[in-house]
Amino acid sequence: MEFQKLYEAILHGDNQAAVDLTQAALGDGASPEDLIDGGMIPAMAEAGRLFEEEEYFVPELLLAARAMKAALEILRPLLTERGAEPKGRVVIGTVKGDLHDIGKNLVSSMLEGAGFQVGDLGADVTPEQFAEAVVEQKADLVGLSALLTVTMPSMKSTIEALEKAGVRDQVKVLIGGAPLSSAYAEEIGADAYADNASAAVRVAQELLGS
Ligand code: B1M
Repeated sequence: MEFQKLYEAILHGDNQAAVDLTQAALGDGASPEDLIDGGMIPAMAEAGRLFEEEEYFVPELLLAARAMKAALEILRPLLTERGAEPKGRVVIGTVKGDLHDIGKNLVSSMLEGAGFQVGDLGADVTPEQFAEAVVEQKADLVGLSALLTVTMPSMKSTIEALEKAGVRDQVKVLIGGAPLSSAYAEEIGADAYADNASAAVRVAQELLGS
């Protein structure tokens, strides 16, 4: 693989190496798209695969995501300048009343690494804030995260807020978080459930056909 060193730096969560190699490759004339498609996305895909195989655990996944994010920070201004088309626009957040954001951050980084444009609203996001962001950012997909059983109902309220704002038909709703399930997604009228960050990327790609 042409960008093997960058791939390995991200896969092994080596932040500094990922940044240095990205800068060096750009200096040598590589395009941001080459680096993303040839090194970064394959590395995060492999990290996700290792996580699903239980060879990687949350710390390794977080380190890989952090290294990928650091490298992506260097490329983002270049991508914006050239107006590269994102694979889809995503609005994501942890629902109202819930402050758990580690898993959501991981999903957010993985989606970004896979080429989606991600508007991360943070944690404790109200249904109305989600709906407003979907309208403003012309999102194709909204990602809702919850870790507390008591905050799960806010997902249904968020879907209702999307209906009220008249955008439910324009946006796919993906939910995730430890207490959730596909059955719950179906019950509240979400489009899909993903049980981990790499599954979230796969499901988002399926939902948007990207
Ligand atoms: Co809290 N907490 N916590 N907590 N906390 C849990 C969730 C709990 C299970 C612990 C326990 O009792 N065993 C429990 C919930 C019980 C329940 O409701 N059933 C709990 C509780 C009760 C609380 C408080 C109420 C405690 C208190 O104050 N009495 C309080 C609530 C605060 C609030 O939110 N309003 C609270 C507070 C906190 C901290 C602030 C201390 C801290 C959060 C820090 C932070 O996030 N910035 C915290 C933590 C760290 C945890 C545990 C220990 C770890 C959660 C975590 O980050 N996991 C958790 C116990 C546990 O899960 N073992 C616990 C790592 C993370 C990578 O995994 O978030 O599951 P996870 O995300 C995964 C998947 O779920 C999925 O992909 C991720 C990566 O694979 N995923 C998605 C997540 N979002 C997704 C979205 C998607 C798709 C997939 O699409 C959009």
